[in-house]
Amino acid sequence: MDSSTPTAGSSYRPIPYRPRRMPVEESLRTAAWLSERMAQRRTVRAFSADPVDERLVVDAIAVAATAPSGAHQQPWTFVLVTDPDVRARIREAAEAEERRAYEGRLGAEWLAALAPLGTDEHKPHLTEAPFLIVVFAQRYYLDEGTGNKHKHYYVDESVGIAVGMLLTALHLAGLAALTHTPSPMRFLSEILNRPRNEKAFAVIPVGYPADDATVPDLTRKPLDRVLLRV
Ligand code: IYR
Repeated sequence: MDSSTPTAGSSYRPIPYRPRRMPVEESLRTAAWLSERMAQRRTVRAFSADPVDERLVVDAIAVAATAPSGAHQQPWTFVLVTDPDVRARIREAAEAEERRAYEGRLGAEWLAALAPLGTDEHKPHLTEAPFLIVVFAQRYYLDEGTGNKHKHYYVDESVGIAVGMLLTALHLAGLAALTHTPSPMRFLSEILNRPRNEKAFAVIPVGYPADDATVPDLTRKPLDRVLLRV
């Protein structure tokens, strides 16, 4: 092979990784604390108009951006939307899509699955929560100057992990969030003027819960139903 041809491993330059080894008691304490805090997380649909310190949201996005990703390509863009006019346009377009969904596109089985959640086509949280984070998945890399493209790998998995970390970080900061996935979501690319390599992945309103917020009375599967040992 020509010595100038890139080969697998040719740019591999590892550096040492020596995190402190945690005493197991400390790990267990941390795990118990985290597990209790995370069990309190609920998806919230009614938000307070109380302001949220933007640093909390930016810090949570910084946590999400530490997620592992396919080939470390970090194929995500987080758009933090506060402009009331932009949010009004997002709400109008989302509600138009949701109306079509609830009036037919979802179908009876899907509607039955959603019934315990009490969702419908009204999405007031899109304008009422102090922040909207619109997460975009970069389907491929695009250099907007040259038009050069290259493939991204495991995009949905990578962005899904990042969103999970985002929701965790928001919750640990005392904030509530909703993972909203209007379908189709193309209107988000148009309104937010995103390039053609990006596809909307989720819209996440963030804020404090409204004083009179309610959540569906749901329980989580016990661990012995989700954890198998072989
Ligand atoms: N996107 C719709 C419907 C919906 C779908 C699922 I799956 C949910 O868990 C909740 C809602 C909506 O946002 O109402």
